[in-house]
Amino acid sequence: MQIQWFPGHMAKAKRLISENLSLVDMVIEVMDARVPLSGDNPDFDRMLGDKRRLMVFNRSDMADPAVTETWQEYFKSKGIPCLFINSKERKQAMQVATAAYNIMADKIQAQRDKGRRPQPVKAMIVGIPNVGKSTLINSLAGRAAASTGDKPGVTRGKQWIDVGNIQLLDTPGVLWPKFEIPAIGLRLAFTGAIKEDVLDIAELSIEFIKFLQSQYPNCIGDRYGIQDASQMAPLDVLEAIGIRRGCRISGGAIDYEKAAALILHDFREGRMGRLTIDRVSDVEDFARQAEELRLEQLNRGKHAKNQPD
Ligand SMILES: Nc1nc2c(ncn2[C@@H]2O[C@H](COP(=O)(O)OP(=O)(O)OP(=O)(O)O)[C@@H](O)[C@H]2O)c(=O)[nH]1
Ligand SMILES: [Mg+2]
Repeated sequence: MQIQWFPGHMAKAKRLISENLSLVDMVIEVMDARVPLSGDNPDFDRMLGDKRRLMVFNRSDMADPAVTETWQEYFKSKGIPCLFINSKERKQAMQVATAAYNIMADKIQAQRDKGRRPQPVKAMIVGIPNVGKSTLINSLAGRAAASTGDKPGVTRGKQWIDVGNIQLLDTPGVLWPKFEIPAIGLRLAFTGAIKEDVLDIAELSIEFIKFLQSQYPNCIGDRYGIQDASQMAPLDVLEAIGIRRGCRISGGAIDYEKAAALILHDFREGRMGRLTIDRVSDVEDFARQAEELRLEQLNRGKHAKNQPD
């Protein structure tokens, strides 16, 4: 299943981020703790240049704590400053404000040294769609200042929100034009970062069932009371969920789309327990796949050049 996704409004959102970069002191990149690798937008590295950056892995209340620990160690070993939080909890969100302040501490001190009152830290919040950027801002502000929702594409334009000694710029979620590695598109789609209207829900749920069978083999059985679900063909699992949950079309046949939507919705609502999709071992795996794809493209290019006109 190939997912391609880059509507015009995302190009506009990217422009908005680039155009406002000079107005901010730093960038807070919000990511989903369940996909620390697949959710890493490669365009941000290019767009954000050497702007100071803090990575915030949000929804950590939904992620598998044991896997989160391995990711925390990974980022620590790379010297990348990051936080894993549930941004719905104000106390946890406040850690972001403290970390942002620490990242800017030298500049704040420099202002004090010159006898000036420090200016509020200006931070732009960026991230892929639906990761909780606006929720984090609201928690920090202590009020519903920015619109939020359980679907991608809620924030449409930029919005400044004052949260005491930090000014935050909310921005719309952005993806990148092409998921070179198909698994990345799938994993983002599992989490709800991609609009459903470009997805084949039944096909996506089959891929999700395959993921559960390999990484969390007891999960389907526990949630839906289906015995031996990890040994069954994925389509049979989907059918069994449909039967269990009464997903039927008129005439009584199984409504596969409804069953598919149900399992994905259950995951996105955290009803299957705490699950993480990306593993640290995927870093090398994805790098290898990307390298193979690059070589393949290179060879294809050479081959095309050698063809007679
Ligand atoms: N469980 C949990 N849910 C969260 C967390 N952060 C955000 N959410 C939920 O995730 C959904 C998306 O949140 P938003 O803040 O609208 O996400 P966004 O990144 O601003 O999305 P766009 O503006 O569409 O790009 C909402 O239903 C939030 O309640 C979190 O840390 N934990
Ligand atoms: Mg938003």
